[in-house]
Amino acid sequence: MAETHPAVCSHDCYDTCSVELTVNQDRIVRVAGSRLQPLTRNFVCYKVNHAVERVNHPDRVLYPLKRVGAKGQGTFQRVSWDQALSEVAERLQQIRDTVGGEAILPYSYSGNMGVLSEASMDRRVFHALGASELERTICTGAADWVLTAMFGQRLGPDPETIPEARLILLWGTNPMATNIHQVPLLDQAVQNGAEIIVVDPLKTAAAERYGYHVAIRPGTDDVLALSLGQALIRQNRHHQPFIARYTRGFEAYRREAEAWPLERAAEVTGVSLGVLETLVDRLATIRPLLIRPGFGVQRHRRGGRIIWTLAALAAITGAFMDRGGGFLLSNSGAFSLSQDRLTRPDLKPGTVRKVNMVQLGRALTELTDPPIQALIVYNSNPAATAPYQRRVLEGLAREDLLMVVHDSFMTDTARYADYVFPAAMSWEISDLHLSYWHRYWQWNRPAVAPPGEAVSNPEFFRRLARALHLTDPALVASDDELLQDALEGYPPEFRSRLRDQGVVKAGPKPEARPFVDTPILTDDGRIHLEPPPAAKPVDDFNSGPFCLVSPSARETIKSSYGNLPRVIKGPPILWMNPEDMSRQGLHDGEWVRVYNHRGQTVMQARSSDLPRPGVVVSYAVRWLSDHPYGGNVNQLTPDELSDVGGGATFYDARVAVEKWAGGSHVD
Ligand SMILES: Nc1nc2c(c(=O)[nH]1)N[C@H]1C(S)=C(S)[C@@H](COP(=O)(O)OP(=O)(O)OC[C@H]3O[C@@H](n4cnc5c(=O)[nH]c(N)nc54)[C@H](O)[C@@H]3O)O[C@H]1N2
Ligand SMILES: Nc1nc2c(c(=O)[nH]1)N[C@H]1C(S)=C(S)[C@@H](COP(=O)(O)OP(=O)(O)OC[C@H]3O[C@@H](n4cnc5c(=O)[nH]c(N)nc54)[C@H](O)[C@@H]3O)O[C@H]1N2
Ligand SMILES: [Mo]
Repeated sequence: MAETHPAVCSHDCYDTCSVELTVNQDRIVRVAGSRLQPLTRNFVCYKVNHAVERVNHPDRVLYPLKRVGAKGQGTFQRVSWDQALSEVAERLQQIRDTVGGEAILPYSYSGNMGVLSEASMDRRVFHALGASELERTICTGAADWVLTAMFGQRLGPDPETIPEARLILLWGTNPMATNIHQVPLLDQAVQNGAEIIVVDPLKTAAAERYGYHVAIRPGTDDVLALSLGQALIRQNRHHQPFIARYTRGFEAYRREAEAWPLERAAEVTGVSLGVLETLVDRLATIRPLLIRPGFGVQRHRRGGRIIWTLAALAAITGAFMDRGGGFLLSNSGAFSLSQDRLTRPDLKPGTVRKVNMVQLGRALTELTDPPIQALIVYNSNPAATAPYQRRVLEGLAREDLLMVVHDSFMTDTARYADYVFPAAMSWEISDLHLSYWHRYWQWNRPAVAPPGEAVSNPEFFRRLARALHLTDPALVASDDELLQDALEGYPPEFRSRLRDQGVVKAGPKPEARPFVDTPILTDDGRIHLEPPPAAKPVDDFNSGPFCLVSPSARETIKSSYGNLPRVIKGPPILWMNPEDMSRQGLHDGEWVRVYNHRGQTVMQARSSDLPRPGVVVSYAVRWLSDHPYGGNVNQLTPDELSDVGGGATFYDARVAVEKWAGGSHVD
């Protein structure tokens, strides 16, 4: 008999949906959106429509596996949990005793965004081992740094107020792919009379839908935003009362902005003077004004500066004054958890070395004192998703590296492992889910049992701690105890309510205007408009005639879902503007070699007005095995860090493109 079961989607995505699963004989047979978390509105995105196929995939890793072939070849044999764990524990102990805990490196991100799955027992175990600490900056490093410096927290307006906005700037975000449940809210705003402007080097589906597209040159948004700010100030159309009452550092901002008259900005950004003037006029006259950047716009060497200028533009226009307006990048700060109680940094033996995840390849191939000798990967697939892939793969292939992967699939990363442990998927376990966009706490109960011998992340790390003979009571805590620690300070009724209802609204009241009706959490209670520290001069790490942008694909979430034949169809594609195609003598559908000094990959070129001239696009990311010659688009992306926050610079890549003859190997 089929039964329905409420659950939560655990992907690293703005929407954090509530879903309804249909379960028949301990098997999930259908997934649909629900209204428990109201923004989900009974529908799910393209990828989650394929989640049944993913959860029941015949390729799921069901048992612990030990490598028998060469590294990277992907040949494994089944072993028992006891054998795999005791062999891994013995190697880890030996590394710790001889070279020190810092020779061990965890690598994880948000494969499962549940509170316990993302960061709980894993952190405790690595702290207790004295392992190197991973700086998890690959996605939002620059933005997090700037939001904290300017506002003291990551808070935006409640997305449920979007329909009240009358001017919305979608700035470096493509909700049609990455935030589909924002689309009905935007549509509603349009019906209410709003104008939506899309600032993106690509004519994205959102640009097509909402009409007004500003096709900016990648990485020049700080110039655009400063020039608009400068023009508003010069025309005396800035919001002086807001600036005086709520901000600090206006003079410093003004000095920076003055360097960018519209004419000069037009040259740098590739946006015409006429369009710039229209933008100034709109910003000066239409309220409520919502500036809605995505994380896409900060994946550049000046990513921090870019986010700073966008937030400062919201401040000098006084966008925060109106309900429905403001600056919506992250709502992570609407939820508060006792992170330290949950992850227990006090278990660390002292200060430990930090390693930035963006530079995994460098860490594995260059670090000394001590070199990394063991890598433990979960919730992430860096062989496919980390930049400077050639170096990452070189590191993963090191014969002397002990590599352990906990995942549900034999990913590109897992193929390099010495031991692969089977991971349960989120609908097979319990967890608490928060969003970085909306403000609902959600509780997920298991709908089915994990297949084979798969276990959740906290359980995997509890088992590892036991095998390592680590005896601190913090390392045997149950999921319930972990959750209690995370929710320290909340009354027990909160937890029962969450479990009973599944969904509880958090954060300030929706009508509270962030930073006007809520406190500004900087030291002086003001929004800091001073510019972030200037980036240390970077060598020009880029060369090649084209800017390569590799944003989120609609069909996958990074590499996840990339192994479903019904989702991934056809070869990997490089989208090019027709002008560039003909200048390069290329024809639609031809194979091309895309390369720079970091690496190369082979794709099929397709002619399209998606990118502006000078920009080429390949959506992130395909499995390596999907590419005729191995590497995917991350062969070409830089591992350089953003100006502040140690963020990634994926979209700050330059490449050359040439017709590929095929046949022989590319060298
Ligand atoms: N379907 C799907 N959904 C996802 C994901 C996915 O992979 N697939 N990923 C999830 C994750 S991990 C994240 S972080 C979010 C990210 O979702 P978003 O915040 O939407 O960010 P991105 O997809 O990185 O990039 C968005 C847009 O930024 C544009 N862009 C790139 N460079 C620039 C620039 O210099 N200036 C401007 N103005 N625009 C620029 C790109 O062309 C792209 O259209 O989405 C989440 N949701
Ligand atoms: N070129 C390019 N590269 C990019 C980006 C880009 O825009 N362009 N975006 C970057 C961004 S924003 C991000 S966030 C990163 C994301 O990069 P990754 O963190 O590597 O994300 P995924 O590829 O989704 O891999 C997540 C893995 O976690 C596994 N997983 C899921 N749930 C669980 C669980 O409960 N337990 C365990 N143990 N494993 C689980 C999944 O099976 C999957 O293999 O990629 C970055 N890479
Ligand atoms: Mo991300």
